[in-house]
Amino acid sequence: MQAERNRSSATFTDIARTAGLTVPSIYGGLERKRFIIETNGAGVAWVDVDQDGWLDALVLGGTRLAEGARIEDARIAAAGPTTRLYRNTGHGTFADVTAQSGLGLTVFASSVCAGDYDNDGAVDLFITSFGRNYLFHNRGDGRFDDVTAQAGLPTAGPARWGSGCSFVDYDRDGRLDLFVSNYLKFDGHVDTNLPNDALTGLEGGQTPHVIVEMLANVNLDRDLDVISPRGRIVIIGNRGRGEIDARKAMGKDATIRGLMVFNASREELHEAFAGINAGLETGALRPRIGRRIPLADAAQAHEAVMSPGALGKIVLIP
Ligand SMILES: [Ca+2]
Ligand SMILES: [Ca+2]
Ligand SMILES: [Ca+2]
Repeated sequence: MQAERNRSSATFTDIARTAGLTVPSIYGGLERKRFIIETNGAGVAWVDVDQDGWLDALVLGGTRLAEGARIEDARIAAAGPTTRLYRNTGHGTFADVTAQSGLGLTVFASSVCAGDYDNDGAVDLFITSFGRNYLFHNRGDGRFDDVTAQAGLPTAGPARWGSGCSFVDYDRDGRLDLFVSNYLKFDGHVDTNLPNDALTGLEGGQTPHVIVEMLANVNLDRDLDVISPRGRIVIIGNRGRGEIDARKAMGKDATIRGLMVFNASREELHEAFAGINAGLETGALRPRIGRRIPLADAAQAHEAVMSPGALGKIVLIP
């Protein structure tokens, strides 16, 4: 009973604001994550970096990409480092000492491990992130120097995405060794040589010559990956701003053309319908049909075409 009472009496109060821990953590967009590197989040560490007997807080962060682009949001870049070091004042409050600490990174950080790798009495830090990892040597007073390269650790090379890490003296020689795991090999770019199985499979392994795109702001970049050289992407639907990689379009000699049916004259509409009917009759047009949904359930079709991973190919049956 005593133990139960103790358990039920344990409560926590969020005192971050009064403690001075007020800088928001940044890791991708607020409402949604558009790229995989924005999705993981990062860790924190309680460690007494200045050896005053009070635990200090290292809070790792990421960054945010600009809407419709793969560059850092300018407002985030202007707001200072997203990795923050807070010094414990010993009075229940913390002071942001990022600027003088040398730990002011703005990267997609993953995790941190702490250990005195050089046995000088001051705890050092190893931080993993997307692209490269960092070994920071503690001068002894909570100021750090990036010694990654001097320590013989890689700062460039094949795309790496550091995730977990640990200082451990695995051979018991009195010197800490370092174990680092990687999340996945990822260079942040779409490999345009990779076929999109979902689309190429429709054409017997051939890439499509025409893509009728209903959600250009989401799919246009992928369309440019899979369209045949000199193909045509006809945009008939778009919900917001998107990004066009001009180099991809150039590489495919692609024609990108936006249409709005309301702009067509009656004669043009008749001509279009006649052309479609003729193409269907002769077999020149061979529609690839996925789901058939009754016209009365058009709302369901709308949901299906907008859902993540949707490939379209939905037809409404009268
Ligand atoms: Ca301290
Ligand atoms: Ca040390
Ligand atoms: Ca060792």
